[in-house]
Amino acid sequence: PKKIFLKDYAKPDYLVEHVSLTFALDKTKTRVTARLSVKRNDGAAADAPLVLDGEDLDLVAIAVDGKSLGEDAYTYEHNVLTVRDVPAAFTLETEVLINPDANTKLSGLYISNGMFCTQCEAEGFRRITFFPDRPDVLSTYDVRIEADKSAYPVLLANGNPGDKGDLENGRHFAEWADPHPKPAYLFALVGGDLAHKQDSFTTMSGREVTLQIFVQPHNLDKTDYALDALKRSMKWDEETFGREYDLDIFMIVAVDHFNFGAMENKGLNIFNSSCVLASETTATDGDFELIESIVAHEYFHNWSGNRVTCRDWFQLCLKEGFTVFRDQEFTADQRSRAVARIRDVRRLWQRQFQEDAGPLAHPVRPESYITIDNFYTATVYDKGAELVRMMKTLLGPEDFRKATDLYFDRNDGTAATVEDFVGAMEEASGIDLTQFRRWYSDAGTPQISATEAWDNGTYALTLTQHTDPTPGQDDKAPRHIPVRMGLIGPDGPMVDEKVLQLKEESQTFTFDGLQTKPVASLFRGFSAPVTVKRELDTEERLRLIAQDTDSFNRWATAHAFAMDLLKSMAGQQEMKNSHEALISYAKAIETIITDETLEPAFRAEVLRVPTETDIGRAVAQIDPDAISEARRKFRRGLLETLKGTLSDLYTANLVNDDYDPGADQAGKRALKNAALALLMAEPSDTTAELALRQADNATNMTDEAGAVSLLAQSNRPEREDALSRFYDKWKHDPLVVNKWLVWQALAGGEDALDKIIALTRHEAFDMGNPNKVRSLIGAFAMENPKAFHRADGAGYDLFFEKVRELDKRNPQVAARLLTATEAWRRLEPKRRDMLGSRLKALAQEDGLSNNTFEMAERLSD
Ligand code: HT7
Ligand code: ZN
Repeated sequence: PKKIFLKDYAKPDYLVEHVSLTFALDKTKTRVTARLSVKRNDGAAADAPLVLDGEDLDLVAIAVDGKSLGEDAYTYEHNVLTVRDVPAAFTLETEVLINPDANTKLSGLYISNGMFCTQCEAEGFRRITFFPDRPDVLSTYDVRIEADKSAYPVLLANGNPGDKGDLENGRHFAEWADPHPKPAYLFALVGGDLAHKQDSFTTMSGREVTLQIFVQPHNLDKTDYALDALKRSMKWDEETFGREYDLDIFMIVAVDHFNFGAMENKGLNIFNSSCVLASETTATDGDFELIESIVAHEYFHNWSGNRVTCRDWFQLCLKEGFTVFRDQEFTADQRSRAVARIRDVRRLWQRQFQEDAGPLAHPVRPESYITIDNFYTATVYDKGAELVRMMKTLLGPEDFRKATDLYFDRNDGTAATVEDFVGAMEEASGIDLTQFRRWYSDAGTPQISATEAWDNGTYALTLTQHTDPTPGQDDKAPRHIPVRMGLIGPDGPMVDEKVLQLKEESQTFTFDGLQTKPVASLFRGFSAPVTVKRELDTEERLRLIAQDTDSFNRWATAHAFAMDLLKSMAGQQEMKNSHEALISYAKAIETIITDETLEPAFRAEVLRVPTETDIGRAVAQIDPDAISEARRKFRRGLLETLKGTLSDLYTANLVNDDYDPGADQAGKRALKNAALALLMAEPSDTTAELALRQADNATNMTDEAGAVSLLAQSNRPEREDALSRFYDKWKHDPLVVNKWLVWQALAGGEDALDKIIALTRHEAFDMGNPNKVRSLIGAFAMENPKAFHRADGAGYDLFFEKVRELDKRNPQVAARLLTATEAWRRLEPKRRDMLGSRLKALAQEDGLSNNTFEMAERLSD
């Protein structure tokens, strides 16, 4: 397979100013007629051929300026159509046949539950028609869709609606026009028998926009929350970034088969149904929060991605990192800022730090790829967002807003680069970000060592930075790192918060005139995506947990304390007096979880015990059995000290009001369920009874799922019955059944893997649906280390069998599954050899997709 390099970027030889498309929808033979207004680009040679992408297209007709082309005028091979001897400006007409029914890759035009839908990012448009399928070719579009009226009464495309009417033979048509130039990856089309909920939004300049959410008719009662989240997102983007919506209509369509969460197609977002449908009885508070953030994310792309798009796919973080930052800020404003930050950072540690520390490490702006599908990663998305956040910290809120205004205004309607974005930050603020740019080009997580000295009223803090080599990058130069910090004395804060600028390999910062030696609260609010190594004794830790004025750092200090205890229990780290330390830790978190002045959601985060996978990420060598045992002991140790408090917390946080998915009620339920989770560390008859009662009496899915999932993780005799009753109750609802699959994928016990294998044959499982694959195979491989890394290699056998099977059907999803193996080099030797050799064998296999080949090769290299 061919590698593509950032350094080889060249402007396109031809641009397409306008596209007219006609679709005659048919399950197996959809006819796509395209008329492209093509113009030679400035600087292109007069004899440059027109080169278009096309994949799995059956070419029926081709004409230039109305003249049909003979076979000697063009070639179509290896997914490229080349037309020679074309004029400087002309109309190209093509007619192709495609087979949506056979499209199992879910890229291009495909069918989900009898409905036509599309997914064109990153390179799916070429599976619909011949086109320069690259993001720097921007065109206006008009689209006509024809289809059978009874089977597909709803016909949608991007932009504003035009004419519609009936045709012969029971068919009908609808026309759409999108006046905003867009790259082909933002094209979308939907045809199906759909119901919709409608609302409207009046923009800041007084224009009324129709809002519609389309779903299969039986899901119509699950659209209200997404519609409400959409209106709040539109308002927030006007208030926070000055961004107004720009079409007469904004539509969201839910589909059951989708490779990702959702897609920001202009005016016609397509969503994985798991990221849009919610009702109180079927969705948890976590689902509601996720839906809110994804609706916001896709909506925010209308400016950060659509109006200003990416020049090439190496610039993916330009739209994704910035848009994640925007959706994170939205969530922080809608809910609790501290809790939102904890959750975002937890996710960054879980996914991105892991990526940065292994064979898949790559810069936020990668330098090469075989298929860009493999670079929709935590590094591009989540670390990309952290880079925007750091620039905001360096600039301050006012200059940051000036910079985003400048960026949007200057690049509106164009395909931009990271350089345009950082350049706008510099121009609006006068701050030199030359060194900061290394964050975009250098992979790896900087490790900061903090040492301190105290001398007669002067506190000196020395920060040293180092980044380990990553694939293809051996030497790393120091980065520009914003360190938000404060000093905490025995009675509370001692100096005002400061942002230190760490730019050298090592720098010392001094603070004079202090009465007593402080403890530094470093990287407040996680001001930079780095790891910090420092020696803190138990007293200093307890001071930060109890008195830090930065809530994030109170949580982070407690979390680090828990991790050190877990590592020592797993035999991976020395810790003096670990028994006493565990009691100190339990007492420290008890103070927080019982402090009613603190938000319940924050207290719930403090009470949450790191998972086995979390612990695996933090140790030098992964022994899944030792980690599982350490976590079991840790939870039981906490339970011994906190039992009474947990029972009280459970009762005090019962919610009796009508269900509301907002932060207040959700926080209470989170705290109550976190208390129950710890009580279930060693479930007595009474605790199991409590969980059963919660499951049976629940009037919302948060409580029902909270209880059944805990029973599913236990070895209580009630387990099987609780699971089978849950299935019987919900088997008609695929999204709820996915939860049931996840809980069983995560379950422990000697026969855990056998049960997972049995589930792969269950009626609820379907290899053709990515949500099912992720729920069962993904959850098992990523979050059930004991079963996945079973000592006899049977977990690996199941995993690779499924990856191979899936690769034939849906390479994007197969390749993504492989990320579950990225820590294989840190496994204990026996498992490392077993997993490593399977990866190497896969990489050498003939007939793999480019997606899976690229991942297997990078992983095993
Ligand atoms: N921009 C969207 C990315 C996406 C995608 C990428 C590859 C394959 C399928 C896909 N579906 C959606 C989603 C987003 O970040 O908003
Ligand atoms: Zn996005």
